[in-house]
Amino acid sequence: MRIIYSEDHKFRDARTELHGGELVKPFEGPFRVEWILAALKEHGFNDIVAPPAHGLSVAAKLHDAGYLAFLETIWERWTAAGFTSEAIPISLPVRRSYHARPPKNIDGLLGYYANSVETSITEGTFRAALAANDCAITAADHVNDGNRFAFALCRPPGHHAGIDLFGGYCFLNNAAIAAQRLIDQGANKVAILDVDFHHGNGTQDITYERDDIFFASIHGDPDDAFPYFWGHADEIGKGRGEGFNANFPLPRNTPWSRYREALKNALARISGFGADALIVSLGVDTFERDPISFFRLTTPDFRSMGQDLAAAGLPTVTVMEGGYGVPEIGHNVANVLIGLEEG
Ligand code: OKP
Ligand code: ZN
Repeated sequence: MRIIYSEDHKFRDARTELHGGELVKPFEGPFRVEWILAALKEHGFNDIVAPPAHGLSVAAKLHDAGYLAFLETIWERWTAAGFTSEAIPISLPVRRSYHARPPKNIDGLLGYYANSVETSITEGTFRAALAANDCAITAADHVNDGNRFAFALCRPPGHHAGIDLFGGYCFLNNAAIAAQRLIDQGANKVAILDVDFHHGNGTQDITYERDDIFFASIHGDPDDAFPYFWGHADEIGKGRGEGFNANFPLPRNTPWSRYREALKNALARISGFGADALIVSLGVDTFERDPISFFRLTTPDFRSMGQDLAAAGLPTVTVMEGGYGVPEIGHNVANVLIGLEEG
């Protein structure tokens, strides 16, 4: 399968993440993609291409215009305000902030567009997010050209990025962008299946009132896992999107056997939807040794996951999301792709 990868991911290299009351080295860094690429090459994935620049025209159909302008200009404005370290939001609209609107003050603006505050914005962040957007679009185009599979090795990830919200290491929603691209090129119905350990709250936000994109997410129960305030089973969509959103929250220490039941249920829902194509938001932070997650999948389980995903029988664009801490993330990603090609 073709891998779409941009070296520009390296421009997203924050020094700090707010974690446990301290600014620590981020869990989400360039080394992740280096591990994944090394494993992919080891497993014989040699069709690795860089994407052309696509710009923001697809993203503009999903994200708010003010939000995109914010992402594009925040670093310039932050440094113009005299700050020399990384941009971190401190004040967010919360319950009963009915009057909230984008303020002109830089601290206010950062908080307005944030859904969480662990994610520092740095000089090269937008450039890298744009390259991930290019990977997602190029992967969608590859499938639209008649290929069964493509893998967008996106970094930074995207599934926590909402209509007008960044956070959870995400800025532009690469999976939703891939889905929109397929629709723009003629697909009537696209399903996004999010198998990252964390609920894809950004993707849910973007697709919640749509009936042409079915969103399903299997994740750590929000009662116990980031992003905490989205991802419950009773979030089923709204308006014409009602019935087109399905959440599968699972408890601590979930092993592959139990995960697989949820996966089968999610795939059955997608089959009932009648999708023309499938986007997989692939996080391998469901791995047993992931440092920030609590499921118990093993490296061989990811191959089974790929086989189960392929059994849906759909053209499939896989988009990289999370997976942290250990070099095994590379083998876990490779195993999903191997399983897809087998299944
Ligand atoms: C991004 B993706 C660790 C706590 C978790 C944010 C997690 C973002 C996950 N400091 N904070 O879904 O893998
Ligand atoms: Zn995750």
